[in-house]
Amino acid sequence: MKLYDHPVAPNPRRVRVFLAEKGITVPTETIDLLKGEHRTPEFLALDPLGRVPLLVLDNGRCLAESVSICRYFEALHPTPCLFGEGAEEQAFVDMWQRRVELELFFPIAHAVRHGIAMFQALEPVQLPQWAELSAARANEAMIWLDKTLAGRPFIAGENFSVADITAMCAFDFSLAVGGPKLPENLSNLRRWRDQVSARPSAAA
Ligand SMILES: N[C@@H](CCC(=O)N[C@@H](CS)C(=O)NCC(=O)O)C(=O)O
Repeated sequence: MKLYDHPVAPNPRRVRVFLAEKGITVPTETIDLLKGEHRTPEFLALDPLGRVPLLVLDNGRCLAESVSICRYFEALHPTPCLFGEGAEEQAFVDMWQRRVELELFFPIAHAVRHGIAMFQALEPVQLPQWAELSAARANEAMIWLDKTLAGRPFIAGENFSVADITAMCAFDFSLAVGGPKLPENLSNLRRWRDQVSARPSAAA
């Protein structure tokens, strides 16, 4: 098994944090995105979309999509449970994971890819107006999440889940590369972020 990875990109980190929570170690190989290593014929033969993370299984099958990779490891190593226990919790974790991804993670990714010169390597036609709109949308999502976190410790409820991993990776990436910032006044979101960042898995 091998995980194609990148040290700064947020999607591969989602998988690394997930693995760290589970205490699983997988051999990794770094793909340099800014140098275009994900667009070489060798890498495109593994994943024609050319994205990381990518997990190559021992039988040679290539599994892409951060959440699909996480689900695979959840099925192999159910404890600690990060996708919710039982029908109701699983459905709510799924809902929050999707909402965080659609409303926060993607807008941050678009704001960064279209607004920061370095990312032209990945986004050859950068649209500054799209960057601005995406940053505003990310900001709205932060306000919404702050309200959500007023009444509970974690995004999906009482337990840490994959939804928290998705959100933490979005915020940390944004901060690392100069994207949208977490406003000072969103105290619930800040409390949550301090809490998830203090988990040993956050070092992944
Ligand atoms: N939906 C995919 C997205 C994967 C993705 O876009 N990964 C980025 C790095 S965070 C990438 O490989 N980008 C290369 C590119 O855009 O050319 C997932 O959840 O894993």
